[in-house]
Amino acid sequence: MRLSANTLAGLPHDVARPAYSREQGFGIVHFGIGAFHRAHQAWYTDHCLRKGERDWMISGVSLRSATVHDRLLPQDGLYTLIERSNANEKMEVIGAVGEVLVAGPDRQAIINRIAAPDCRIASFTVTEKGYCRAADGSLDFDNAARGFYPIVGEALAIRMKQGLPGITLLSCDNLSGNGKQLHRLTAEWLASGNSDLAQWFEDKCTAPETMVDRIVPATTGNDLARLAARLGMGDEGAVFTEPFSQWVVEDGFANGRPSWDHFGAQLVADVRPYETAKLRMLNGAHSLLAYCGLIAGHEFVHEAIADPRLNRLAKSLMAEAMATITPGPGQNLDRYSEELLHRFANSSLNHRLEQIAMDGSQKIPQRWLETLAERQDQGLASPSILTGIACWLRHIRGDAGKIDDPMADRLANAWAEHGKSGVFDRVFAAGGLISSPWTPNAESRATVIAALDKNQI
Ligand code: CS2
Repeated sequence: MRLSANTLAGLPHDVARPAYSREQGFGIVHFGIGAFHRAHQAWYTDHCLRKGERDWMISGVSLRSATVHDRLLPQDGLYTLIERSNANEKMEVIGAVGEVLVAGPDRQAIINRIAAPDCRIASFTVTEKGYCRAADGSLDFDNAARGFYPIVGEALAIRMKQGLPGITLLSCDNLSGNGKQLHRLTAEWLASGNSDLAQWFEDKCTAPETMVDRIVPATTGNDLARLAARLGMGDEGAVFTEPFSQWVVEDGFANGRPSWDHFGAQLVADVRPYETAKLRMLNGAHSLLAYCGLIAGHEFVHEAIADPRLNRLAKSLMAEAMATITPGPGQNLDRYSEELLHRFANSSLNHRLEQIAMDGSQKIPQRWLETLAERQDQGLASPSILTGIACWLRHIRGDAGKIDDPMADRLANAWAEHGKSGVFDRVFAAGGLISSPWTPNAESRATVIAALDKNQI
């Protein structure tokens, strides 16, 4: 037996489930319907629907693979969300995802969904590389032509032509100034084809900033097998996460939004301090644990944070980052760093370091390099981040296995062509391979190069 609308009633009694009618309008089209969205924004939206809000069903879009579509189609879009802490497990079935479309075969259907009067928000968790930015931050048009931009552009053109209201584009990815970046890149795309449309977009659509936070490890076959025994039925779409969840959103929606704030989302005027703390402290420490932890032979985040040497490093990286952040209202950075250490120690999540190590070229600018640049300007050294950079360079040399990064080949060539003394400059110097706000001084450069020789962390 498999989870679906017909089998919902057969679930164990302690599994919460949607009781609302799911025959209602698609108010949201979401690009990147992976585990993170299903454990985060879909949860908030599901709770709004449970309370009786209507017409906020989510049409999920996969840009590349049909896996999520194939898993959720036989389940009518239903899936279980399992919150795991060291102490217990809580389960609920989420009903907010009404369909999953795949960008190739369903291209026109996706355009029609966004162009329909029901649609009010197009949201995105397409990962850092999904925004298709060139090294100077501008839109890489060749790449963008294969991403979400043409689909969104065609749909917005229809809305303009039909006199429909604008919509909100909502980036839920770990970029600094994610709303501003999405707005600027979309505007670049539209302006290259149709200046009227670019102006309409400017006038009628918005792209608020968001900070999203929930740790969602990739689901494993083992997780699914254990869950099936517990549910008495299979669920190929299940996602496993931690109890913690945070969503800070700039209140600037073009055409309405669900009352996510009734379920814990914080609507604020300025997302920046929350976003900066999250990127530089949580994600910054995550990347450090990933590159240094893999080299030290660990597999999971909870193992790395239990290693005293890495624990000290993560704490001092957070302290380095904290010194660059002016807290927002109600934000306590000391408490935040304590909470993060506690969350990283959750051993029931089995969060693989390899998952975090992916796509480092796209992640480390906002996680480490902005902190480094600001501290260097103030005359401060950042030894923990520099240790992280050395471990990342060793990682891309292949010290801890295969590299999963859109720039993997270019990074490997940088090692092959320039060796230990030249790879640092090839990657980080002005005009180097990655998009960097940091111009390394001689001392930092020497520290990293010296650390490349070490066998230990
Ligand atoms: C992680 C994030 O994979 C990664 O790079 O650092 O996905 C992290 O788990 C989330 O941002 C937590 O909100």
